[in-house]
Amino acid sequence: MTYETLLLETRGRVAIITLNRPQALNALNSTVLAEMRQLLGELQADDGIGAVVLTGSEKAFAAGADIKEMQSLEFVDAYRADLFSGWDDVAGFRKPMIAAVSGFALGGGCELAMMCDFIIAAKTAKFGQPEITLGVIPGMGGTQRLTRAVGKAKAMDLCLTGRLMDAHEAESAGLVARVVDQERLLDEAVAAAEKIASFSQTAVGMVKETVSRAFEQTLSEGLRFERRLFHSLFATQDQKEGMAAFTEKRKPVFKNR
Ligand code: CO8
Repeated sequence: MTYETLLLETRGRVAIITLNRPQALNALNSTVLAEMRQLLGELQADDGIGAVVLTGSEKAFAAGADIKEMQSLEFVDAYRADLFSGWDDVAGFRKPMIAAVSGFALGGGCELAMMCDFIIAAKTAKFGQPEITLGVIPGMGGTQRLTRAVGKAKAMDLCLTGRLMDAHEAESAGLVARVVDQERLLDEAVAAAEKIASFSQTAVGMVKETVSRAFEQTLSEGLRFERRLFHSLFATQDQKEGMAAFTEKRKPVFKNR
């Protein structure tokens, strides 16, 4: 299947999705959303894929929601369509997804990167929630995910002033997991995704599920949920294999069972 706004490449068990609207700095319009939902649905069902890398161009990961597409909307249109709620499906993708960010990740672009499980940024990356400069506020998680990632002070600063944050600041604030040279960005993200895809996919899925829970509930409930999932892994063959391999000083062979 070919897409108008996305490119898909697979390397082994890793799928690389590239946002591809260069004329609009990868602004996220309704076609991007529809195609992302379709493609992630297919990747979810594909047992040959263990992890996904989402990237953009050197200049822009994505410069936001498509301003020209939403410009003429009225409140009633936005409310009745529950505008942007479809992006919840992207956040709900169950396999690990790494954002490889170069250039601008602004507004919805920053929010899309934050929907991924972690962000690897090129030194050139710039993050921000400039919606305030357009007379609106973040609409797809910016006020919530950014605040959880970087804390109230910096989230308020970014959302209220609309200023941009460079890769170094984003890493020290906790938004970004690693910063690498621009030329190394995709290779570094794919290597991380390959590593993840080589582990037991049951355990990988549970890490994603339980770390994500930390954003949704109290510490005591989160700890309890984590412990129960941990217990359940002792029902898998991969746990037997992983621990036997450690004891026998050899590499484990995981079968995802
Ligand atoms: N929407 C539509 N078109 C865009 C967008 C956008 N967000 N960003 C850039 N473009 C277009 C420009 O209009 C221009 O098109 P044209 O050549 O036809 O005029 C082309 O991309 C290139 O852009 P520039 O000429 O502006 O490039 P510069 O290098 O001069 O500037 C900037 C780059 C600084 C990134 C600048 O383009 C900019 O400020 N863009 C808008 C950033 C912004 O405000 N983003 C927030 C948008 S609102 C939002 O995201 C709400 C989130 C709600 C949830 C969304 C979930 C998906």
